[in-house]
Amino acid sequence: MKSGTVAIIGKPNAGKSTLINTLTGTKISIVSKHPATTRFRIIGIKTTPSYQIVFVDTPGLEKPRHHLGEIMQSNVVSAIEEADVLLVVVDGSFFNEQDEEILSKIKNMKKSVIIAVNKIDKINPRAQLLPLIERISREYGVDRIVPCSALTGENIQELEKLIVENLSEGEMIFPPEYTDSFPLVYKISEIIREKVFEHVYQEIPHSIAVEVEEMKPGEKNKEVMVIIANIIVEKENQKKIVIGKDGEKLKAIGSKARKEIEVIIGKKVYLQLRVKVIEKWRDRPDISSRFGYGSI
Ligand SMILES: Nc1nc2c(ncn2[C@@H]2O[C@H](COP(=O)(O)OP(=O)(O)OP(=O)(O)O)[C@@H](O)[C@H]2O)c(=O)[nH]1
Ligand SMILES: [Mg+2]
Repeated sequence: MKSGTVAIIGKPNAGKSTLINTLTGTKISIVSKHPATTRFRIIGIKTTPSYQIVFVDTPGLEKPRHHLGEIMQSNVVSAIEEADVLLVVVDGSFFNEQDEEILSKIKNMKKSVIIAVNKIDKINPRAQLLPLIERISREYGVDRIVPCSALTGENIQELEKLIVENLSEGEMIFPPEYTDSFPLVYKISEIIREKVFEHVYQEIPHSIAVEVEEMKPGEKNKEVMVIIANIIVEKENQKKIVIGKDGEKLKAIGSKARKEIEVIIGKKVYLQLRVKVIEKWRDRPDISSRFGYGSI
């Protein structure tokens, strides 16, 4: 059979996480309309009788602005080094110098490179697509270019086929029943973070982290999972924003997150959210590692 790892890289907001979810058919990685959402290296596995692809979603490539940013970027670098195939996602509807910078960086790498020109559903008229593909092919010497839409699924099968063609013969890397390798508590934290992003992004862009403090079966009803999680912000006023008037925002975040968590753990969930202030946590290695962001 064929097997290998595929690192999904690209500028922030290009649609990498949406793509890993569509390629694997599972919600592996959280998505938002705002850039710099993904912080971890996130693994999604697709196994069929004839191949196994281990996809690695990565944070958007950009200049780090704080300690957390440095960790995020080092996660991308190690994902690139470890990958058999690089899947570079560019935003076809908003191709710019950020995409070009990334393409120049990978130009001379001795790895199979596939370029996904994403968001083609947003390209209007479609005739603009061909010159873009020709230009990328000419300037960066890559002929494996697939226009696609991670959102609508258009051309995703073709993309997968091309990925498989570029894998080598080998053993399975993970047991066939695995779909990801992300510890459950981080998945839960990520779901909560996604819901916080949806509700308060305008006011608090990136100073949010989530940590699950406790997860245990209910004392009275063992069928219910009790989860206590902390939403970390950097300032007192941000705490007020997350909580909202009469706790409305926090309630909405909690109820949306709870529904998704119930789906992934297959149990009723009692979710208790708290909001805590830790000043400048993104610059503190001890704190970021507590949230699972690792160290460099
Ligand atoms: N129209 C359209 N929107 C897309 C497509 N793919 C992703 N998006 C949207 O683009 C936004 C960013 O998507 P993400 O998947 O979070 O992007 P990302 O590259 O993982 O972003 P970072 O993790 O911040 O680097 C979201 O609003 C997605 O719904 C696509 O094919 N078409
Ligand atoms: Mg992402």
